[in-house]
Amino acid sequence: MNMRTQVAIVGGGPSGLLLSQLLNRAGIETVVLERRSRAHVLARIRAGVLEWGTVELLRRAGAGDRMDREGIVHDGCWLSADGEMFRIDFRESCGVGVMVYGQTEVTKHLYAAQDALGASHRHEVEDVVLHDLDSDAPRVTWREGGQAHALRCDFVAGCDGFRGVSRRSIPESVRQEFEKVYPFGWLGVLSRTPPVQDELIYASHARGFALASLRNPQLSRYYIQVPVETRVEDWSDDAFWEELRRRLPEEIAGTLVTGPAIEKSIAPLRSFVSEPMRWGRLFLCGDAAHIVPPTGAKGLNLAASDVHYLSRALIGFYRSGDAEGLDRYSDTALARVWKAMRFSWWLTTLMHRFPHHGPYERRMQDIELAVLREQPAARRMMAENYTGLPY
Ligand code: FAS
Ligand code: PHB
Repeated sequence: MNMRTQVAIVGGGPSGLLLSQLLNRAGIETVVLERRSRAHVLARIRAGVLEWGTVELLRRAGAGDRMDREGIVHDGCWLSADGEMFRIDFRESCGVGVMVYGQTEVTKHLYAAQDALGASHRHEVEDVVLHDLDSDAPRVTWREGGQAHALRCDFVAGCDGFRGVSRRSIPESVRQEFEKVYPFGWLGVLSRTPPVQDELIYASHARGFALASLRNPQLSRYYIQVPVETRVEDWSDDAFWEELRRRLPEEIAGTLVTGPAIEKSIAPLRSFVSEPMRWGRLFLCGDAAHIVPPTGAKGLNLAASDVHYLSRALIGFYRSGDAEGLDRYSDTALARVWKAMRFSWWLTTLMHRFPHHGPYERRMQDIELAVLREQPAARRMMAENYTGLPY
């Protein structure tokens, strides 16, 4: 079937859904092409912390009221090093907090908002191919239910994540890629248990990093650093809880309520950026262009700022023919992406145990933590980056 729209959006995760929602509310037509089923997208358990900029963007998109009712505002988090804890006070350092609200809920609400607008989504599409991106008449083709389809459009938004087709549609000769793969992963568990602490705890420990997070007062999210070759089946629930207890500060571990893992998965850690984020009529958003280790809680939030910049540029173009926002999109988005890359790399390097680290690197980690504990300016740097730099 041959169709036409203004903006074709490849990928229906948070980037694609939020971009479609903002554009549709501005009267711009979109079609979202998603490889998986809606149920599959909604079943993903991913991020849990929203920067304040993301909170305000979701409100502007008309997809924030459940977040405002059910999300939990956090004014700080805790760092612990070999059993000693100290707090990073976001509110005191930079006047804002973060919203603890799961990406799964964000996605659910974006779908509901898109349904209310009668948005056009195609699920379980296959063999998506982007054509004529360097012309003024780009096209997207795909197969769906055994039928061939083509969509003519003005612009293509590549929101199809790290393994999508969009980034690879930019000629290799044009792309410059930066990558760092970490020698460990995160084993994450979701459990219907009361969180061990009402704010997040990032724990550095001789046995490895651990993170105590949450979704709500009855739903906890925990992670432990594991060797990169670890398989989920290597870890029973009991083994996970015992290891988590050993890495959390004693006074906290003693109050840990354990229960069956309702989700257990391993995420590899990498830092990755592909430049530029625009080629002709193609614009990349979110994980399609960059990946951060989840330590700094930046992945979903960078997707949000990319979508903010791109939606603003497209609305400007359609309203007044002004292409300046589009021409500056890649540089504008990358300027913020690289600062989040740096923060995520810094916190990951600080809090994890690296197989190749010697006594000097270990001592630098201890000293960096002491600087954070003792120097308000250091805590403010962490607070400003964790809560999100301005758009
Ligand atoms: P996504 O990958 O979420 O969405 C891309 C969409 O495109 C998917 O629905 C996919 O099915 C679809 N797609 C792919 N190829 C396609 C094709 N060829 N055609 C059509 N559709 C296609 N971030 C945090 O901040 N904190 C965390 O704790 C955290 N944990 C994570 C755990 C895991 C296992 C992963 C993979 C990521 C995690 N992230 C975390 C990062 C994550 O939240 C992303 O930053 C966020 O999902 C980015 O959203 P999108 O850019 O929409 O990409
Ligand atoms: C989560 O709750 O999933 C979470 C929170 C903070 C992070 C990473 C993951 O840095």
